[in-house]
Amino acid sequence: MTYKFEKPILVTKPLMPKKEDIFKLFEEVMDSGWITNMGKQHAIFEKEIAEYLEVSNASVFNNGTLALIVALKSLNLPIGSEVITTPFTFAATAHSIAWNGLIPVFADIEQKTMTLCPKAIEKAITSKTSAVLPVHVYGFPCDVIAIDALAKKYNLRVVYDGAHAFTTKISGKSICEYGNVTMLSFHATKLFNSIEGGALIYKDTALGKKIYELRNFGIKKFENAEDIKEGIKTKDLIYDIGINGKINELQAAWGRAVLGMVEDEQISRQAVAKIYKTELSKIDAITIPEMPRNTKNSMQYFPIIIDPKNGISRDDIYDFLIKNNVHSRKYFFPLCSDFKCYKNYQSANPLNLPVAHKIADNILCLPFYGELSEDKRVEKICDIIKGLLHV
Ligand code: T4K
Repeated sequence: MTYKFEKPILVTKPLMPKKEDIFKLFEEVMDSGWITNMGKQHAIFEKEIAEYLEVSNASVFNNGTLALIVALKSLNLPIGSEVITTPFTFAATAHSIAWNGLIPVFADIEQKTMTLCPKAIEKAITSKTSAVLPVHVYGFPCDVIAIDALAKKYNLRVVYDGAHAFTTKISGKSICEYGNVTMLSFHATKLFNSIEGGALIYKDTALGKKIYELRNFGIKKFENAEDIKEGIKTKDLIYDIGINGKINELQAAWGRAVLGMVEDEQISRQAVAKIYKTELSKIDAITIPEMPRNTKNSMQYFPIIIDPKNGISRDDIYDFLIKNNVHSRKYFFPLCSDFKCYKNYQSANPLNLPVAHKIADNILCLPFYGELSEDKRVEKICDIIKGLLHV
């Protein structure tokens, strides 16, 4: 017996701040007369993010994609050089490389973590390689130790796409502390949101100054009165090709109000994950990817992998769930390497990416947000899946 939901169950539901909290902050912004360009909310938000994640430095942005574009730009990679990345990700990852005039080179992923395989990275390195852009997909940490070692051996820069890795830790340390710089996304569909938004996390303060300037059209950041005098004299105010990556004061305030809700949401999501695991893990055709032991899960997605051996595919389950008003998502199908803009690249050849293809063809992200544990909704979603699989 399966169950059809009356109202659609979507893959996620954004955390909304309490109205009284957000109205108070909005009032403060409006009364101040300062609504963007690195105002008070922006400064506090940036500080609160760094403290919350226990990282060295954070620079906040108006979205994760622009943050990633700026991260790559900040490293001065030679135009036309190659950046090795995963095809199993959202379009923004490969696009950020291409927008910088760099060439994305796709390498295969690991079966277990679905992240870039260090052996595949090493195989893809050429004299033109300047950087690696791995993705902590679904918050699963990449093999940061092996990637660090490769970066040292071949003198490569490492930019992590941590769009899904807000609060992911390995052995108690933030995943964002690895590599040269890590991008986080604060989009509405993420665990933590500032409606749209993102951040770059880095240790090097000189890099931080560059990031600050690139985020603000390349306008020089004057550190003292002497700098200002010199800048005005030489008219050297714009020193690089920057962009507008600034988050406005209302969104920074929204992010601040949501930040305090993340921990409770993660606890509720743990309860949802537990029910999914209890209900689905014994089904032969379903694999639930497990985080490595020493990892703190970010709780952003709940992916399952469906083995089509019984004649029922991922697409069959996806369609059947929709019929019952449950909207799961096929993140990340198709692979970036199959997009029209990249599919003719040599590295996009499916023979180069067997694991990524296998995972992309069989993955399904189930609805995942705290409220789902109410009214036995998770159990009902599982019943729909079990009904189709006759288990
Ligand atoms: N790198 C990676 C690995 C990423 O996954 C992403 C973004 C980025 C980089 C770039 O970061 P940002 O520039 O976005 O900060 C969504 C998101 O737009 C995107 O942020 C995310 N990854 C990607 C995986 O998913 P869509 O096209 O699937 O979104 P959409 O509009 O279909 O929304 C998904 C579901 O979320 C809806 O079915 C319902 C729910 N939803 C969505 C919105 C916007 C709501 O309930 N309320 C809402 O306001 O791309």
